[in-house]
Amino acid sequence: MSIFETASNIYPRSIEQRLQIENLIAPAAIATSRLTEGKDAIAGLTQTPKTLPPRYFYDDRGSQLFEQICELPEYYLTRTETAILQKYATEIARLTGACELVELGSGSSTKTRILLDAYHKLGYPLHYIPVDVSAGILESSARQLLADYTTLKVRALASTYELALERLAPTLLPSRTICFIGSTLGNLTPSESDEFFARIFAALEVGEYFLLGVDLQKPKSVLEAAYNDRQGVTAAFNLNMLQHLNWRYDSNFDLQNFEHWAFYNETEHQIEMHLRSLRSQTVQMRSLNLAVEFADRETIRTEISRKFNLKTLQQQLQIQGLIPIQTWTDTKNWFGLLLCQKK
Ligand code: AVJ
Repeated sequence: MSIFETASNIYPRSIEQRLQIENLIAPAAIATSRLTEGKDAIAGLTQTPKTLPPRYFYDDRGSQLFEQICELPEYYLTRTETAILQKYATEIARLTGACELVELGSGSSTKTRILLDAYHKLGYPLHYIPVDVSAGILESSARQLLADYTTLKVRALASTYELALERLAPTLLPSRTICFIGSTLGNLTPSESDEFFARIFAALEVGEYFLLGVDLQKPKSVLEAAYNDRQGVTAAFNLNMLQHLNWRYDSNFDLQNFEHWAFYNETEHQIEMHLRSLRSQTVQMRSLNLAVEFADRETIRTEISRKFNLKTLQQQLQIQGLIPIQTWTDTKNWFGLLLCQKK
């Protein structure tokens, strides 16, 4: 019997009774992931220009640095989205009705609390399925949530988004909402996001919901400041990717030999973060059997962070069968939150 089926009546249930954790990355999947592990890094570092996937930002230290970024005065994203959620969470809960909340890239689940509060106030049962690749942050945030919300039930999935979307069990509540907030969509290229929307569509039943938070186009100066903060936290976050690779792939990147570089590409409407080599050098990635050569000033692109136009995005979602039924923004139109419904 799954935790969602146990009838709870007289006694409040313990955290253990309300928590289920599944690791879809390890250990069962380890044999297959070993073979493919690092393939994406090899592919990115052997092409011109060099790239690395943003998922390598998020080791434990990287996740901590990202939490610090969210508090920076220049990084308006988290603050703005939080304000929108605070203002409209009740309306969102009313529109979806009682539903299971699935969150892709749940991290610390801080913003999710706003939604949980709204559903709780309307008397709806709380079923939450956080999905994150970082098993550590996933379990600690789930436990904290369960301690704070005594009726909440959590099924946490340590998983990639793709795998988790394929493994969702039928919901026991009248509906389901898949949340993808925090503008993580910005990390995907336009074709990758189309593919992603198709996976969301496939994971939903007709009438179910998709809640999407995205950063919007705005003056270059505001955007560039957000990715070049004065305290240098974003630079440390970017450089930490090399530290992570050193550990994961027995490599010898010398962090002194690279610098953070971020700018707004106005043609593509995206922030690009790069690491620039400060000299010509060769880096050994021993467990990948790879020697990477850098020319002086050559860069690795570590992230794109796309900035969206609401009209265009609404059209794209519509085409993918995810019909935007309500869109909210802040007074400056800096950030957008869209509630879509599968038709
Ligand atoms: C987590 C992808 C939304 O693009 O703003 C923050 C990551 N990179 N500072 C973003 C990030 C540099 C962030 N997302």
